[in-house]
Amino acid sequence: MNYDFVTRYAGNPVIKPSDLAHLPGGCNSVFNSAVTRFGAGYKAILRVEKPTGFTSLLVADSEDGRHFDVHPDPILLPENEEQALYEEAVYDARITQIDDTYYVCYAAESVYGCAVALASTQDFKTFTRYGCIAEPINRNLVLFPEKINGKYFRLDRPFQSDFVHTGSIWLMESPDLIHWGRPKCVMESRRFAWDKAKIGAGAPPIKTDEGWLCVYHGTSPLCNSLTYRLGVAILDLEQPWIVKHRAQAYILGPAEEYERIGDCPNVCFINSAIPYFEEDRLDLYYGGADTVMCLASCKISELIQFAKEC
Ligand code: BMA
Repeated sequence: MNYDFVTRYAGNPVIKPSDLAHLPGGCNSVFNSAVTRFGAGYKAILRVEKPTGFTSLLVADSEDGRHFDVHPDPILLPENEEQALYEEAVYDARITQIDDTYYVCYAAESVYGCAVALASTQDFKTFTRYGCIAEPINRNLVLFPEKINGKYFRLDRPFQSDFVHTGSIWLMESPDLIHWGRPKCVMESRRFAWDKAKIGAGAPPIKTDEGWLCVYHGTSPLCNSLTYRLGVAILDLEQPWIVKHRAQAYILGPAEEYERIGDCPNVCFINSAIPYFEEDRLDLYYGGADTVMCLASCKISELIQFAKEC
């Protein structure tokens, strides 16, 4: 079995802080960014942190998914009292296209802790906001790209205060994307494994003949921090709470300097995976060391084989 089938983009990091130094207030870090196809090109929602520590989400355009033009004005800032209370700081977006609408899932921090919130857009200029769709503590919300048996589905990661040793991926269903229920635990961390501490959904699931292809992040505690790596699992198409396959080994972990060294060392954290089925290719967009935005690619067929055989 080939354990080395994911190839980093030669131009990594795709975006680094110095590329955005011209933004008002400068740029400390740009990472954990979501990318989606849009028209003939791409849109991205970047997590940009200023030297003040202010976290913002910025939209970027790209023609090729490798070079991005960043719009300077943050999106999803609080616009009313409720948002000011529950969505004080927003970050770690994931984008799922359902029909002609792009749904943006994101972490929303407040005095109560971190929750997950939802917004939608068709043009990445104006957003309809639905507010938080889980109470704290919750992160890593992703939507499935289509209804399954008439219901919307999502993955998320609720967790308790003993954060190092808990944190599993859960699933819920909804008739309307607002009201959610029937929670089920889909995947837990594994003892003595690379994902032995908390795990979280990464890229929105991708439909394949074998099932829903999910690239997620898993963590291992070091003496004083967590290492974040990427893993792969395949969920049943009809009953997505059933894990059909889950690779034992990770598919990508910190190795390059830009993944090892940064504001949070040893972090590969994924928010998007874009499939090109005709070319048998999957592009993985991930944050490096909470500082830069990176890209890696693999063959979809090899990723599926790895999930099944590793
Ligand atoms: C997680 C999230 C991510 C971050 C990661 C590593 O809990 O906060 O945004 O990339 O930790 O610091």
